[in-house]
Amino acid sequence: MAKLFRAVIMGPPGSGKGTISERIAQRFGLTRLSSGDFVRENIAANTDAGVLAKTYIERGLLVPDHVMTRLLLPRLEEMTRHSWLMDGFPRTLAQAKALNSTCDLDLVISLNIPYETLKERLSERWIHPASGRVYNMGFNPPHVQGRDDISGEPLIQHDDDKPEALVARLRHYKDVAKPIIDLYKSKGILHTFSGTETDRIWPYINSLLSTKIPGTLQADTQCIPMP
Ligand code: G5P
Ligand code: MG
Repeated sequence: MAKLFRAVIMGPPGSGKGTISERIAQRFGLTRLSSGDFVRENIAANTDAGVLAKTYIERGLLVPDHVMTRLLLPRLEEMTRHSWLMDGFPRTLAQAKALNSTCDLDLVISLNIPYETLKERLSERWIHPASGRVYNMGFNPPHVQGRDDISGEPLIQHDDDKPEALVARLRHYKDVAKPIIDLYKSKGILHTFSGTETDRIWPYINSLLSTKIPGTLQADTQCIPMP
């Protein structure tokens, strides 16, 4: 059986995790899992976890660890035969430890993007809620303003991209991420990419992954869309 590949992409809000992980999923055939999308799906479905999570997201706060692990770990346990890339989890050391007890990661990508760049990007971000496709009115605008390129459905802005929630999210990220970054550095699997433009960072990530992801996976595996 081909060797499986498990990776995590970390970075502050707006650092390009979603944009880059979509490119990785397409290029290398990994299944992309997004913790933010899981949370939003649960909010939309009005699950207990979703109702609770909404009260945190609206204030730009992290959803508590026990809620996140309850949402995500069962999903990962279903994925024992797939290679995947996780976007946005773990966000805390407790989550990193929970993940560690479920699987061995092969690689962690950490995005290091200046604060001013992040603020600018997020205020211009629009989303297609059903698919998670992300647009930016300057960087990658939709073909038709306000409409998703594929479905033609309306685009929306996230509640947590509102200015008050945004500042709180950015401020919080650094403190919480530091011990996770240290942990993955000590395991020798951390790769950090710095810059202000995704298109400039992408070739470095692409060439790193080309050397790390087994050739059979690149050739054979198809990207499985999120349910
Ligand atoms: P999310 O949904 O995971 P965040 O806060 O981590 O949200 P976010 O906002 O989704 O991160 P991103 O994925 O890193 O950002 O970035 P992106 O969406 O790809 O890019 C941002 C914008 O910039 C887009 O419009 C994109 O087109 C544009 N862009 C990209 N590159 C460039 C470029 O080079 N130039 C320009 N000009 N634009 C560019 O989580 C949401 C909430 O859920 C909860 C938290 O409350 C969180 O705040 N949550 C968790 N809570 C606890 N633990 C967890 N593990 C949690 N996961 C989620
Ligand atoms: Mg995202």
